[in-house]
Amino acid sequence: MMENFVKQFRDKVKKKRLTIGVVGLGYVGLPLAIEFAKKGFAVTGIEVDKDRLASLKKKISYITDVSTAELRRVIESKALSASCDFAILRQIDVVIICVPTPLKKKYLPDISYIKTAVKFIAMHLKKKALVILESTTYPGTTEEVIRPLFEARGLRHGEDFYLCFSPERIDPGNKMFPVHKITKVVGGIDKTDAYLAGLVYGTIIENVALVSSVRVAEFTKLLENTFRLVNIGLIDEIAMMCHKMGVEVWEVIKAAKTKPFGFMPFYPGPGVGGHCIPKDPLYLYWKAKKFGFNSRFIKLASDMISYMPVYVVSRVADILRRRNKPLSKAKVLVVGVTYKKDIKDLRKSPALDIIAILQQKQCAVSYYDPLVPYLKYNDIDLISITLTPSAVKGFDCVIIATDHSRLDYAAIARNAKLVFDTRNVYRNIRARNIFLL
Ligand code: SAJ
Repeated sequence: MMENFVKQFRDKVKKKRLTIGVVGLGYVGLPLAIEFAKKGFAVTGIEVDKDRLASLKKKISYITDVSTAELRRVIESKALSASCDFAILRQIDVVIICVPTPLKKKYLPDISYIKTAVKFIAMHLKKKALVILESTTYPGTTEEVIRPLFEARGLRHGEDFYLCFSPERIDPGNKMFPVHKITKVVGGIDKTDAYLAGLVYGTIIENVALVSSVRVAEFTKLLENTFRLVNIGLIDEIAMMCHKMGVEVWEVIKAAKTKPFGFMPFYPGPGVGGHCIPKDPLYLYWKAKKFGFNSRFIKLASDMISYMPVYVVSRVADILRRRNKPLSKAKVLVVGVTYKKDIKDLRKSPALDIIAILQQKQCAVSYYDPLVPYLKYNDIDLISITLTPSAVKGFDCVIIATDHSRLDYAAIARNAKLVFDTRNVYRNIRARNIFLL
């Protein structure tokens, strides 16, 4: 029976007759849905956000990495369609879940989006459908939460559904690693599940790495991003140490990079933003605690990156104080407010914390970001200035918080009284009015 089903499944994959559903058409789900559609599969996107559905109806992309031309092609060819109705899953062979996994207050994991999606999927799931969770979550979620939600509706694993976890590895804006070039890790409740998912991903991704369980697959993603958080936290601490010891951290990193093995460069910054790095390790931290394990590295790194915006403001305050300009009487311009360069995304951007701290210290704060015309966030309500030489001259200090590629940093340095560079954009210009992190 099973062999027969697997054979039929493999045949449907080969003939591209497998129907694919992607639940959640965000920065992970939409590129993934398009990849399958481009390969000739019939893909249905399930999206509950009305604005996104309206944009899809107009065939206009709302995701930076997805061009409207590419989206238009797959929609017009009918390869990709979108709906908010989960009932459509009755005809779908493979359901891939790409919904958010944010943090709740007190940094607790919030898997409510996953649970809601799974409850709706379970109501309409086609018999023997394969369900794959891609949303980053703590080890154990698939087995302890998702599987019971299907079984609560009388669905039996291996009879009525198959279940896998495969971490998303989309890297927004990374042209070097498009979706099909990023190895896909896949873990199943059992080998058959993983094998089926491997067949599906193998149609769009060059390399698939099957692992022995869903927990290994869940943990893999968290190791990747915890590795990143801890190393960024370390280099932030090294940067503060170097400043104290009168050594330029950027030159030290550049020299350390000459080592062809055993070293991987990370760069200090004003903090760590984005939807992954500040958040994912805290999912692992929380779950490890349930096993009585206190991860000091994750806690320390998390505290370190949270401190960086405070550190940046303290450095700027010191520089201004030495020029008899207290922060409360200063005018400061923050250049670049997104969480990383050339990406129009403000999520947990440290620049927002820097602005908030400056405002709390009664400093007159403005900002400039070519990707962010206006900023409304908590108590911040600002409009990006126009970056002209006379405008720059009007500030006591300019903070480079995000190093967008297309800015004229030399012109900023020429016109600014002082520049505090948190991203080493002035690596080739050393001047008396430029200070580095
Ligand atoms: N950052 C530093 N120093 C560094 C690297 C990053 O301060 O050396 C800061 C960035 O400025 C940013 C934050 O950390 O504020 C996150 O940067 P990121 O490069 O890690 O970018 P993300 O958040 O887009 O992370 C994604 C992740 N991709 C997935 O989760 C699928 C991450 O796993 C990737 O490693 C990362 O992209 C990447 O390598 O670009």
